[in-house]
Parts: sequence; C-alpha cells; structure tokens
Amino acid sequence: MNEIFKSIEKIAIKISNALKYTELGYTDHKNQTGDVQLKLDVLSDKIIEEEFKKIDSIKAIISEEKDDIQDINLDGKYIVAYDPLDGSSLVDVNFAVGSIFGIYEHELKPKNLVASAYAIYGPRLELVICIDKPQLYRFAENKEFKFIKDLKLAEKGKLNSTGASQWGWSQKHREFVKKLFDEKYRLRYSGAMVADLHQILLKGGGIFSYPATTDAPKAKLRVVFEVLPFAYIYEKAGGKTTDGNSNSLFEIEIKEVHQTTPCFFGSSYEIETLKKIYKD
Ligand code: AHM
Ligand code: MG
Repeated sequence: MNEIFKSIEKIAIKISNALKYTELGYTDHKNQTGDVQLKLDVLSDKIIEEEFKKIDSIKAIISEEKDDIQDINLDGKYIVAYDPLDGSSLVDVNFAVGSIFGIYEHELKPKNLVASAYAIYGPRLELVICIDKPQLYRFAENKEFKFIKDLKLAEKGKLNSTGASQWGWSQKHREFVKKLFDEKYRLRYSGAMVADLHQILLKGGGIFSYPATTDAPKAKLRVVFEVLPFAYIYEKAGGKTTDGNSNSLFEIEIKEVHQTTPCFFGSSYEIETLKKIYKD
C-alpha cells in the first residue's frame, strides 16, 4: 500500500505542473458519462496510468476517462479506481481542482475499499491519504510532502454545499437546504467536489450534497471513482454519509463501473437531519 501512496505523491506533483503549464482545450472524444474530454483530463489519466503500471501490487486500474477496467499485473492485489482531474472545467477560471483515488482489494465492491486519497491543486498542493484516519500532507519548499495533521469532523458544522440544478430538486431537498440556511449555515459551492469536500473537512464540518433531480434521478457523481473514496474519508473522519435513504453510502451495490448515485457527506447532525426530512 505504501508504494501506491508514494506513487500518488509523484502523480500529484506531475499533474500540478501540467495544470500550470499545459495549454487548455478539448479533445474530439466523449467519456463514458458523456462529457467531452478536456486535454488535461486525458493527460492526467495518462500520467496516472504510467505511474501505476510500475507497481506490482496493482492488479488493475479503472478511471472516469476509461471505458473499462484495464489489467496491470494479474498477480497484483489492488484495483485502483480514480478520477484523474475532478472539476477540470474549472481550470479555465483558475479554481482549485483535484484527483481522487479509491483502492479496492481484489474486487470492486464497497466493502473491499481499503484506502483512499485525493490531491488538491489550489494555491498549495495538498494530499489527503486515508487508511484508518484521514491525514493531511502539504507539498513543501524542499519538494517533499510534509505531514500537517489528522483530519476530524465535528458533530455539527456551519457550511452547506449543495449541487445540481435547483429547478430539479425535490421538495424535501428544498426543505432541507432552507432549514440549514435558517440555522445560519453559510453557502459554499465551487463546482469541484474535491475543493468543496476539502473545505468542509478542514473547517471541521457541514454537509456536501449532490441530490437526485427530476431529470437525473441517479444524480451525477460516480460511485466507484468519486463517491466511495470520499465516503471512506468522511466516515473515517467521524462523519456520516447517505444516498438520502441509506445509513451509509457503503450500502450501495456496484452493478456497473460508471454508475452514479445521489450522495451526501457530512457531519453527523447534518446527515441525520437530512435523513429525517427525506424520510418524512
Ligand atoms: P467532473 O469529474 O467531470 O469534473 O464532474 C464532477 C463535478 C464535481 O466535482 C462537482 O461537485 C460537480 O461535478 C458539479 O456539478 P454541478 O455543476 O451539476 O453542480
Ligand atoms: Mg469528478
């Protein structure tokens, strides 16, 4: 596992440099979810693939930008699923974006997720790595990642980060969002889940929602590459997750590698409040 984390450090440095100096633009291709691929998405995917190919313990890789699972070493133990550049359309406006990694043992099943990590490319380059507890690392002047601190969510926070088009929200989601604002929560939503979830985690609590909408009942975020890796980190930080009805996002069944789900990650108070409103 340690060699995978070391390789994620190298990947983060390479992608961070690519973001600074590579020309922007679109390719002629669409990925599985139907997004036109940005050149930077494809480049980041390639950087990650090249690093992971060097690692014996990796059995296979799968990413948001690949149609299917790609074998690496048949004797390997881990399948690494990743979103190479989350929020990539925000590079144009110079907002923070990130890379997300989920490390599954043997099979792509929620209970087989044994570690996860993300890199955030903002004013600083940071990594959060999580086996038993999420740990924050920052890229320092000596060109190495320095351990900063363990991350923990408070029982209740102050930030409310909710995505998807409001015209398509359910009445229950509207009611929930209004309740939090009435309780003096502050709105935070950048359009890159890495940045929004990182902010909530660093500021101690709150909630990030990507609900179902009338036109997208399965919402937008991808289970294998985005949702479960962050659910792992949030639950290990002492927070909770749900799809609106479940007791944890880990109750989901993976039927298809690119499947999506409504998802909510947050402090205990906010998730319990949401579940109550969704149930009534
Ligand atoms: P991407 O991985 O193609 O960049 O898309 C995922 C992103 C999330 O990071 C973000 O939270 C969400 O899509 C934003 O979507 P919306 O604009 O519908 O709220
Ligand atoms: Mg993404």
